[in-house]
Amino acid sequence: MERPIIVTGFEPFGGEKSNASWEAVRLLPDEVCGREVIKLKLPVVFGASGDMVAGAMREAAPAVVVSVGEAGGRTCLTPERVAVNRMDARIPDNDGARPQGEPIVCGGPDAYLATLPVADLASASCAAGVPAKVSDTAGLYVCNQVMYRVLHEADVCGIEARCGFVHVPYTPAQTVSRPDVACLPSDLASAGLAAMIEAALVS
Ligand code: PCA
Repeated sequence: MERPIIVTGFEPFGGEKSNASWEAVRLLPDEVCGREVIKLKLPVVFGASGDMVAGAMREAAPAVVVSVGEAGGRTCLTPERVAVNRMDARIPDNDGARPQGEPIVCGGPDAYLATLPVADLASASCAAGVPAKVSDTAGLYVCNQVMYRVLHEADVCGIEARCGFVHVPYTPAQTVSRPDVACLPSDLASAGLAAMIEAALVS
């Protein structure tokens, strides 16, 4: 059996009715390049979200882990280059927690670079007709925390997976009442993610 692929998205947060990341992840096929795609919907909660994906990694020993989150205002798919060991929340998470500059893992490295080939991912998405570019910051909210926890888990548990994070723009449904904000339909976001997963397996 080929090792599976774990892809995560998030539940809604910040007063939104949906989360563009889960809308895109749920449209992904259940198999890519002959490998099972395990899809997880994570809570927008510091700690619990990281615990959930770390637990799934220990169980499934995946070849690739791609976590996906919504970044309202971004104009295209953005593979993230780096996760930093800090949490700093502008708004409370869905459990009401609002960390102000604490580390994600006490004593952990200051940062991890994605082990996914981020430039290849962006190119693969563009080649599939879905605009994408590498981002140099995943912020300091729950998404950065999930990316950090995934890379830390792979590091400390010796899981030889290519891991990283992709932010996606709002969906059109989320921008109807603010038409000047960028959006990307979920089927296109999903096609771009599928192209990125294939690139992560071959490049
Ligand atoms: N985006 C948030 C957390 C959940 C999500 O979809 C972020 O960028 O941190």
